[in-house]
Amino acid sequence: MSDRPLTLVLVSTPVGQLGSGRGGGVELTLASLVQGLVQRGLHLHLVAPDGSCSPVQSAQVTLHTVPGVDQPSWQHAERDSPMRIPQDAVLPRLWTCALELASDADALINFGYDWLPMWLTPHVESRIFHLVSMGSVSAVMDGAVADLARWDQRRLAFHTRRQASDFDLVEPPEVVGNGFDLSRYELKLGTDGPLGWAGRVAPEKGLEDAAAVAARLGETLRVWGLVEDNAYARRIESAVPAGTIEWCGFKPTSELQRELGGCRALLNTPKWNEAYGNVVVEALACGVPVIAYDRGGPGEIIQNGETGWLVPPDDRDALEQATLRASSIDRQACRGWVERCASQEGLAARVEAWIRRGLTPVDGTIS
Ligand code: HBI
Repeated sequence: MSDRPLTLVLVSTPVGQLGSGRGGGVELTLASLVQGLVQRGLHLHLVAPDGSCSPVQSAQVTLHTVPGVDQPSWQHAERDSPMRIPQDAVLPRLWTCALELASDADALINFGYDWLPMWLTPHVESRIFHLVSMGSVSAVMDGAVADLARWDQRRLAFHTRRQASDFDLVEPPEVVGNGFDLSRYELKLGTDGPLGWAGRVAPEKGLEDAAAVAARLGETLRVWGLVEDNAYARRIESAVPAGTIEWCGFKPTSELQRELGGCRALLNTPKWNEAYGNVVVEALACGVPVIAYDRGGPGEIIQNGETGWLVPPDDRDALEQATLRASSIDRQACRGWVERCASQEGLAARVEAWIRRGLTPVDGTIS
């Protein structure tokens, strides 16, 4: 089987249609991975909620959509919330469809952060693998990951080691990073632009710290992203001098990268264990150094002194001092790191190797 191109079933997140933006970082990951796997000659069935768009138009990719109500997001639930299945839920339908397609495939990859597909895995013949999209946000999900790791941890992969360290695993984790279509990002070398911040405007992203630092420096902070919490955004704005924050809204990649590339630095201030940090890599791809809290995925991605500066989490003084040193970072080095470590080709190669390893019988014989 080692030289025959694989056929895979990829099952998207149940929290929103593919292409709607409501799926968050998983949508970007799936789009890059589908493109990368197609270039490697794989055949893909993509299973997603009705209204989804395939990220790639190719004879190698077949999109299957199912109706149903979005799964409640674990990001907006309490840590000890029970697993909920809404009436007319899309999640079980996604998996009915995926398991029907499984007979035509070598393996399935789940991109949803949900209990059902993890619970299913040891109980079906089909080989289901999981690319875990978040750190620990739910006790129920922590348990599902721990149980699956004890059954066969080769079925699990994570974006970063720091994300994986949130979970109770039995061996070193499979870490695949992430990947982007770098032809969509233009390297810019200007070093006199404004400061930038990008991400969902919600408490776990810590915009207030970046705004405070921009205010101390008497600079404008350009902010890109969906304002998920209006009251939170208003509180941040009222805490700094008028005009400190320039709200740029949620922009599609082509516009985001053009505007982001004009920044002299991106501030990244996560308050939670961010699994990866897509916006960090998007900034680096445009040559923008990243000044970040040494927390979660961004703290693992940023090479201190080479592609940005890492400071102790929640230390606004250190963030301010590091921002003043942004110009000491070589913007070409930022782009170089992304080309070496976060291309869509690299992600697809790492994911295919993970699946092939997981399909090899544990006794080491070749199937
Ligand atoms: N919540 N229940 C659930 N399932 C998901 O797949 C999920 C989620 N919350 C957020 C989310 N996925 C995506 O935004 C990830 O990119 C983080």
